[in-house]
Amino acid sequence: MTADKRAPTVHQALARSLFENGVDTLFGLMGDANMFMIRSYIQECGGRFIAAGHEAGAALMALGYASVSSKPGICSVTHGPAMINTATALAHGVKASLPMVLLCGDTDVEDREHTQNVAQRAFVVAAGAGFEQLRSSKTVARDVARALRRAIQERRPIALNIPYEFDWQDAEGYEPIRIRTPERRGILSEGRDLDDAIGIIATAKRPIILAGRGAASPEARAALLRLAARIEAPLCTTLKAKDLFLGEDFNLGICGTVGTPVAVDAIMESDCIIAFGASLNKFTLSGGTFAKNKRIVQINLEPTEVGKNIDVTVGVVGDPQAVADLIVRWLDEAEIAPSGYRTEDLKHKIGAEQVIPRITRTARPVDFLQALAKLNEILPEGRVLVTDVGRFMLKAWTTIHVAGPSFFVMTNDLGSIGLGLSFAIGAAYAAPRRPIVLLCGDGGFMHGGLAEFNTAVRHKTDLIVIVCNDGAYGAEHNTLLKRQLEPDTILFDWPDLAAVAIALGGQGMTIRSEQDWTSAEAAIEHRSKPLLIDIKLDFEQMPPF
Ligand SMILES: Cc1ncc(C[n+]2csc(CCOP(=O)(O)OP(=O)(O)O)c2C)c(N)n1
Repeated sequence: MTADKRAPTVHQALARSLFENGVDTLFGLMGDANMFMIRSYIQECGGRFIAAGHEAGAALMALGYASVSSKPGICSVTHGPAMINTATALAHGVKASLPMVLLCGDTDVEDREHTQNVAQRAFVVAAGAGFEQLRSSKTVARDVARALRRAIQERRPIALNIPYEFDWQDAEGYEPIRIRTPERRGILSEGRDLDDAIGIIATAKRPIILAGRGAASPEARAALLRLAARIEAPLCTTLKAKDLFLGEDFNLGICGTVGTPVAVDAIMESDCIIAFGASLNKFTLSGGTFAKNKRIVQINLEPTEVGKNIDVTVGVVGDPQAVADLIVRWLDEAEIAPSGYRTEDLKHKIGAEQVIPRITRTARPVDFLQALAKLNEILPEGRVLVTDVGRFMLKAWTTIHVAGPSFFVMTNDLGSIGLGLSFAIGAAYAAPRRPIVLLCGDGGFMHGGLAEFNTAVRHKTDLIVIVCNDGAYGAEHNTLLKRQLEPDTILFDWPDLAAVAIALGGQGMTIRSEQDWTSAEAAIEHRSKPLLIDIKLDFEQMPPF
């Protein structure tokens, strides 16, 4: 038998199974229980491997990839502590409904006393992720296919556990299995629910259309604009669907706690919210306040989303585009008059609010809101914006814009700081040729950014990191203020972050006054490596959390 005709080893078959299923990027960190598979993926399959500095970063990169791509993110780590290091990413992926496959090596079952031997299944299950086991050397293709299919269909991380002893065994009878998952086609449920929804919309005097990420496709967007124009409803979005209607008439922006004053007023005054592809959680509905004294029509392709977070007046299971178009047709047939909620007065108020704060030549420290407005102006067009967690993010969401929701990644689902930089690297491989902008706090950068900034350097990621540096855990500062306590325990004397970025192999600069913006603009334009811009802010002047 020639070498070519021999069955591949299990580690080769694992690599091939990924490649055969269109996995173009593998994030990970090598150890004895996964390194041969990764070598095969790179050397024999020609796959792209992004070597993270820490397993937490590797798994978060896979989630960042999944956030921007239509495909699951794939990550590989070795056993024991390496696997445990992915716990935050697994829990985050579950909360954020992000498809990911974590290929984790596991200790040789015979080696009970191995230092790295831990109960891996228990960790995976505790994080809320799904668990699959590589069952034998004969089941590689089927087990990989099952993990991929589950990740896509269940929209959560699935760990495929691969005991070390299989690695060099022959994968007898290996035949690749290419998974094919069913398309999520538009379903239109005509019936009583739709009749009731149309009845409510036809009689609404001040309707508002709210779009979530489940209605962010170009087709759904166009249909929602048609419906909004037909019934004369202003438009707004959830945070995750940020900027879906950017530039459109009567766009109120984000609906929720972070909404602008005009948006909040218009939502409070409305008598009917028509929500497409949104789960209507407490953040969108401002703790439920926005839902009071009005009728709510919720349209969603996922039956489990309807009524999940709030009792709605009527729920319709269906494709947002198809339902919106059908509503327009029926309103036309019944010759229902538009609501009249789109007044000149409202248009004027929205327009006045969108005026970007003027950059004034103030002395130090930099004014935070003006800094955000300036960033919106000078950050590269076509950017993907990733935000970390902290006090800085709220105003950033409404001030820095993107070309649509698929270019915006927020990392709040688990409420963890420090996930942003790894998410940003992952997003870069799902959105090639687009510059990635990470907005983070100083606390978040030191928490999770430091380890992976160099990964972006090594892999030549087009990344701009903006650190909103108030030298403090700003969110905690607010908590202390509420109790009138001194902020000394949450103040930090961090190192010079621009110098740190340069030491890590990237570029760095600091903004200490308005005069520094000119150099920042030039640094952004001429960047040749990952660039960190450290904006020095006064922690006492930051907007509240
Ligand atoms: C993993 C984790 N640890 C701690 C916290 C608590 N926490 C919430 S916000 C925050 C401060 C973040 O500071 P920074 O990144 O500088 O942003 P700022 O709030 O100052 O704008 C901390 C420590 C958290 N959310 N997640």
